[in-house]
Amino acid sequence: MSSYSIQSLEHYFRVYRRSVRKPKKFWGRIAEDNFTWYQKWEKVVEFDMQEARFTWFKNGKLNITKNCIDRHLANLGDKNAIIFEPNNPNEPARHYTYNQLYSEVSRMANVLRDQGVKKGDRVCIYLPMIPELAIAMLACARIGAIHSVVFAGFSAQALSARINDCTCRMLITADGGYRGSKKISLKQIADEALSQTPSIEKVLVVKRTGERVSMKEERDQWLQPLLEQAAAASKAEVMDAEEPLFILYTSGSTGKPKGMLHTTAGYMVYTAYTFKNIFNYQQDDVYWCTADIGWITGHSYILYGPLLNGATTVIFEGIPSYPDYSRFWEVIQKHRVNQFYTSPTAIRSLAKEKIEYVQRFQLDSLKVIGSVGEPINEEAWHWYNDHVGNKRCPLVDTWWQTETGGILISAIPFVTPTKPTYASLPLPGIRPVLMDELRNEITGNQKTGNLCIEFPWPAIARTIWGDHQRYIDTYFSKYPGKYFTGDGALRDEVGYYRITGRVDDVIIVSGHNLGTAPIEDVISEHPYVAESAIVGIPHEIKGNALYGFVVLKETGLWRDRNNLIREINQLITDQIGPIAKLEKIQFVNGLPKTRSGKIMRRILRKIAEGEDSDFGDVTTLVDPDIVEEIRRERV
Ligand code: 7RM
Repeated sequence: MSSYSIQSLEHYFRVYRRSVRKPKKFWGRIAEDNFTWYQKWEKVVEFDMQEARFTWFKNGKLNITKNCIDRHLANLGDKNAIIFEPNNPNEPARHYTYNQLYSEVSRMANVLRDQGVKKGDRVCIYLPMIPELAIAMLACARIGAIHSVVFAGFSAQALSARINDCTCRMLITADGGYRGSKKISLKQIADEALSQTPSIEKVLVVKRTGERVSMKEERDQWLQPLLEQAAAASKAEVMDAEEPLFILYTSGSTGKPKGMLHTTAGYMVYTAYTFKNIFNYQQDDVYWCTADIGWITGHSYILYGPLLNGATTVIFEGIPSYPDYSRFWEVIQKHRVNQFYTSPTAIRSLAKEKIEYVQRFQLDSLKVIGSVGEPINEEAWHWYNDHVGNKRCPLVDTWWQTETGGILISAIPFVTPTKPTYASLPLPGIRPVLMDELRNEITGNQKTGNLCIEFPWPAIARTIWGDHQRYIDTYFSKYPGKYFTGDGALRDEVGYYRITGRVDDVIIVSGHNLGTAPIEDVISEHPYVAESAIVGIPHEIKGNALYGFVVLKETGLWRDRNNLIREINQLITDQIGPIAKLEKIQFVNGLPKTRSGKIMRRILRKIAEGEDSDFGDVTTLVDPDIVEEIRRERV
């Protein structure tokens, strides 16, 4: 039986053992059997974990868009590659077959070439969730240009910093974008950024909202007229396996954003393989991931992974709450979605609302549901499993990072039995280990530690653009010879992994290590609580004490504040122990979250510690105003 599609638990264990014993043979087989190459590689992998050097499929030649598009044309040319579902439910959906996608990507590739973009040039893409975003990325890959997608919710300052860090020659943007009831004037924001980006020579502008924009002569052009004149066929650039595919910025806990660099062949092989197995994609399925393409989840599991498998992938422009809280469920019903992949934050925000929003829709097309981005707490897991998956769809909790390129730990549906809040088992080729602070490996089960990966996998990031030393220092120095993820994990009695959260979120209270995530889980069990975040504050005796920011389901529930505080602490005492009780509880209207749903704990920490300013860059928050509100009402 082939190792490409895993069929049973027994098959998984067999494939896993083989992948670990003979990784070269394992990945070589997958690369050879499932992709088209101009020239075969000479060696599957060469690496140095100290110096963080990785070469996968050495001297192999290929183009990823040949694999995403061209090779499907013979059999799947009329199949939908992309279904675009607009923000406004009354605007018709747009469908792109693989044949049409080939033409659109070719036109765009020809425009880019005409505008002087060459192999190795960086092209910044600052677009809303519209098909042109996917087409622009693929067009870059077609001609060997390196795309650097910047999420369209980022500010002018964040955009210019990212453009300058990797000196992009071109910016592709839009007049504006829709997000729920709001319109975002993207070109106007881009103009502000462009006043500080000397490397940008050309700006191509997609018309989406039709709003008035200013166009700078020589530099700015509308994209559509150029596309109309361009030829609908194109030659794909021959790329070396290790030539860059894209840069994607991820914010570190300190300092400027890190431009994670991913290369061509390893990324292709790994995202294709993991997509196929983790979503159990079958040829007629419709797959939908609600992330924004501006994040790694969108790169790997809206665009590349699905197209590499000839899948139909939904691109959704909107948000879960517009025009009302049933939007996700309505889209699933409308397009008969088979695999649905979203974040715990989205689930928690929808679980707060009336159950009728979900129950009004037919979700029987669903076969697999997935979660990504943060630990999924017990309550959210059950709500998602019961009301969306109807207790019949496996729920895959997928753990990975921008740096890992693809999912490393996840259940495989219909293969791995799921367990609430556990990402479960490593995928083939992935060797997780738990380490303690003294650099010893923690062996045995029912243990927690810092999660590291012992052996490289094809999609591991190759460097931080322009700063390889920072790449080594951040990921390969703390545990020499291993990749350090920055996350903590628990390994249960059968070897399942539960990601407990960033290890920098661990707080030591009276000498006890307390992860914030499990305490937050317990708090969420209180019927009034929507979500919470815990940080440490200095304490004279205990070293640290816990300060909890708690969001209630309805603000009216605040009134009985003291009683609520008692009940929350009683829950914690009952389930974790009195040591984990909260010293202070502040009820808030919301938490400071980034667009990808991550709580910015550094801000909460500062507020809890009594600081009044210096909250750092808050431009990446969904709602920057919440910071001041929380600060004012500090307890
Ligand atoms: C895919 C993505 C990476 C960080 C990672 C974790 C957290 C992601 C899970 C998760 C628990 C999960 N990339 N994380 N997935 N924690 N369970 N299933 O989110 O670069 O933006 O973030 O996200 O802390 O280190 S990312």
